[in-house]
Amino acid sequence: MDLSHNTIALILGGGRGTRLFPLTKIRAKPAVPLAGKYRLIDIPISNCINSGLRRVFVLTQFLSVSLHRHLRQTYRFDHFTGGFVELLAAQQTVDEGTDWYQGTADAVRKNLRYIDQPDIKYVLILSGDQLYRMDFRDMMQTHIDSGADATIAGIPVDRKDARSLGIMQLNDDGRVTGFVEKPQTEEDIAKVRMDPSWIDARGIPSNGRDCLASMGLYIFNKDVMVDLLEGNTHEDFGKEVFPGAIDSRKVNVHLFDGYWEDIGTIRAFYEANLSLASEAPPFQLGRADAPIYSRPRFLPPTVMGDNVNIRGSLIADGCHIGSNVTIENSVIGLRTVIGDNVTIKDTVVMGADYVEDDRDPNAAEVPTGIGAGSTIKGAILDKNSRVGTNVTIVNEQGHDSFGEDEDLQVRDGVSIVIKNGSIPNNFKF
Ligand code: ADQ
Ligand code: ADP
Repeated sequence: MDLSHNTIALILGGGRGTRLFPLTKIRAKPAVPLAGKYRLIDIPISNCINSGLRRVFVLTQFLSVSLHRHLRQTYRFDHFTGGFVELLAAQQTVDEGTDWYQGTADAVRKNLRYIDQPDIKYVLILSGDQLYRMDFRDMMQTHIDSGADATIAGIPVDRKDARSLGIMQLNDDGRVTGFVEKPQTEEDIAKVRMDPSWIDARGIPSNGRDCLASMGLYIFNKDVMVDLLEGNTHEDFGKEVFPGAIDSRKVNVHLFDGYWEDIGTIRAFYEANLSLASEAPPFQLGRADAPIYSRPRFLPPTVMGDNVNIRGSLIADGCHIGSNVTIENSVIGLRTVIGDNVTIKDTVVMGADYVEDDRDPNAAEVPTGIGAGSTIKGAILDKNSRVGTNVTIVNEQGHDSFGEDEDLQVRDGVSIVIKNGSIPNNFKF
C-alpha cells in the first residue's frame, strides 16, 4: 500500500480555539506544546509520515508565525519525494463572507482548489487535537477492500463517552446505516447502539462497550468528497455531511482499538500530558518503528543539583534543576529553570524559548521558570512563564475562575499561568 502519490492529508487545526483557551490565547491550536518538547500538530503529521504519506495540508484559522516556523524547520522532505507540509489559513481565503472557517466541512470546502488535483484519488481528513498512533495504510486497505465512497475510523466506547462523540450504527457488512452526532439522551443512544457481539465477532473484545464512535478521521474518494461539499453550506462533517450522506453513499468503518484520546479540552490535554509522564504510560512517544517527530534542537542535557527526587515525570532537554527539588507526576518542558527547594506535583511545565542570563541588568524581576521555595500542584505553566520565589499554586479552595486577562487562570479545575505570564514572589493561591 503506497499513499505517497495518490493521497493527500488535511489536518483540521482548530476552530476558534475556545476549548483550549487560554493556551490558544496567542497561538494557533496546532502549535500548543505537548509532552515537554512536541507540539499537538506533531502527532498527526508523524502518523502521516510513518504511514508513507508526505503530502499534508494543515488548516488553521490564523497564519501563525510560530506554527509556520515549527513546520518549516521540522518537516523538510527532500524534493525527490514531492513531500510537503503546508499551512492553509482561514484568513487567507478569498471566499466572500467571514474570515473564519465555520466548521470542519467548511474548512475543507474553502480549500478544495488545493485538493482537487488530477493525481489525487483519496483525501485523508485528520483531527489536530488527538493523541494516538495509527498506520493509515491499514485504514486505506479497509477503504479499498470494501469499495466504499468514504471510510470513517471507528472505536468502541461505552455510553458515558458516547455523548461527546459521533456515534455510528453499522450493518453486518460494516456499512454505516445510522450516524448521530453527540447523542445526549438514552433514547438517542439506543437508536444507534450496537450489539456487543457484533464488536466481539470482529476480533475486538467489546468489554461492555456497545457504541461505535467516529474518531473524526476520514478517508474520502476525492470526487465523492468534492461532490458532497460543493453546492451546499454544510458546516461540519459530524453534524451534517455524514448524517446526510449515509443513505446515498457507501460509508464504511475501519475499526480501531488502540490508545486514542481527544485532547481538545484543558482537562483532557492536562490528563493526557500527565499520563505520558506516568510510570506506565499508555502511549509511547518514542516507539522505534513509528516515532513521534518534532523539531530537532541542539540543547545540552538537563543539569540537576543535589537531592533531586523525580518520580513518574518527563524531563526535557536544556533544563536547570536546583537542589532539594521534588518533581512528581509532572512534565518539565525544554529549558525550564527550577530553583532550590521547589516541589512540583501533577503539573505540566511547558518550558521556555530562551534561557535568561541572570547577569543581564535589564532582566525582569521574576525570571522565567520557577523560583526557589515554590510549590506548584495541579497546574499548567505555559511557555516563558515566570513564577517568583516562595510562590504557592495549589488552589486548595478549588477556585474555578479568573478573568481572561489574568496571568493566572483556572480552567476545568486546572490552574494555568498563561504564556509569558508572571507570578510575583510570595504569591499564594
Ligand atoms: P469534535 O471533536 O467535537 O467531534 P470538531 O469540533 O468539529 O469536532 O473538531 C474536529 C477537528 O476539527 C478538531 O481537530 C478541531 O480542532 C478541528 N476544527 C474544528 N472546527 C474547525 C474549523 N472551523 N477550522 C479548522 N479546524 C477545525 C468530531 C466529530 C465526531 C467525532 C469526534 C472525535 O464531529 O463525530 O466523534 O470528532 O473526536
Ligand atoms: P509558542 O510556543 O507560543 O508557539 P513560538 O514558537 O512563537 O511560541 O516561540 C516564541 C519565541 O521563540 C518567539 O517570540 C521568538 O522570540 C523565539 N524564536 C524561536 N525560534 C525563532 C526563529 N527562528 N525566529 C524568530 N524567533 C524565534
